[in-house]
Amino acid sequence: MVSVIPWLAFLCPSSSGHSLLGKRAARRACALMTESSQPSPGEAAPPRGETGTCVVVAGTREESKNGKLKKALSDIIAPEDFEFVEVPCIAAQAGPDRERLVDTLAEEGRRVGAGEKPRFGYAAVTSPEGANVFLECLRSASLTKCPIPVTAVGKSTAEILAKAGVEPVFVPSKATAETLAAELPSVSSSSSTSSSSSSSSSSLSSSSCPGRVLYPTSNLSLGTLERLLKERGFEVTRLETYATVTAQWDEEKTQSAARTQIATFGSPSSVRNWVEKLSLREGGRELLSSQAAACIGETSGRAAEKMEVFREVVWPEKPGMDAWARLTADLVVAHRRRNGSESSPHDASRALLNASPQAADHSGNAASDEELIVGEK
Ligand SMILES: *[C@@H]1O[C@H](CO)[C@@H](O)[C@H](O)[C@H]1NC(C)=O
Ligand SMILES: CC(=O)N[C@H]1CO[C@H](CO)[C@@H](O)[C@@H]1O
Repeated sequence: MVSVIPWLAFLCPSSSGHSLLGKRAARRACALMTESSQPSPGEAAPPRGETGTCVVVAGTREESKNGKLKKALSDIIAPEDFEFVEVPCIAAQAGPDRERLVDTLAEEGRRVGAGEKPRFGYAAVTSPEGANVFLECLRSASLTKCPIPVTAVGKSTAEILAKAGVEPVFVPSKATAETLAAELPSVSSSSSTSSSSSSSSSSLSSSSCPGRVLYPTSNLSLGTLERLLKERGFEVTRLETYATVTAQWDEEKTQSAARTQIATFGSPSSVRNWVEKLSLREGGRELLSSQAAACIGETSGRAAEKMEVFREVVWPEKPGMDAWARLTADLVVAHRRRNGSESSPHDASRALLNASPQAADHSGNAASDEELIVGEK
């Protein structure tokens, strides 16, 4: 309770947050910037040294899954302009169907090893977490090669698979469930499969079960991908191989969340958990209303908007890591500008919403974003 007050002071620009900032100054270079930096006259680069404020940006993905965004941000804006805090809002647990995936893969492995065709035309892997679990299940099935051609949503997901030797045979042009469902080639017409497929079988390319898709996913997925694929005549077997649960916050995480000015969200469940946790704190609503939400894609963005708590909510038109980082960086710059020039927050947010993210990563990873497409209730 006592510790809540300073955060509010910090977040309320008109009150005296200075002593508090001093207290935290040792923490990061960021805090030092707040008091000591002067706009350097010779410096033309806009974000740097413009005002005295360093902006606290929170990564809310699973523990240790926020490094990519942090790195992408550091490639765009100066490290002293922001402090990145990791405040995971979700955690992954084993799902009820993990063993079934192992069994299914083992069975497919036996078939392929015996020169038969796999029953499934594709395994659809739609998130980095899903990819990791899929690879674990392959190992548990004692398979060194994936017996089923894999299709992946998102660049990160595809990379994780490829690194482990499971090169996806198909990646949709946009990282959403809708795009995958619309673009996935029907098995009979797709004649190429991964070169990493078993060499003992010459006929992996034409499955005896055209259109059968194995879909290992989070238990939060409601089924957009399944529904749309079924509409196209695919047969879909959904396996809940992992469960997305709320992450626990210790006092340090809670403090980091309360210091945050820009929260980044890679999934609707992260948004919900963030809002829920902060709302429970005294002054939590005020705190949330001072924060901006930078979302990986529309699904998370809409979820954040629906909460009606954030100062502003932004997301790139095409979900992806690079576009997400760029929008987040724009928010940091806008925050610093606004803080410096006292201009209306809404000017900045409007400008951002109108700006289309350049260099958008069109095949970027929207994986977790799919959860709400999927997970929304
Ligand atoms: C997903 O699984 C977790 C852990 O078992 C559970 O707490 C949660 O309620 C489940 N969510 C849904 C939508 O089934
Ligand atoms: C010029 C200006 O308004 N600076 C403010 C930026 O924000 C910090 C804390 O949020 C204030 O202490 C500064 O006065």
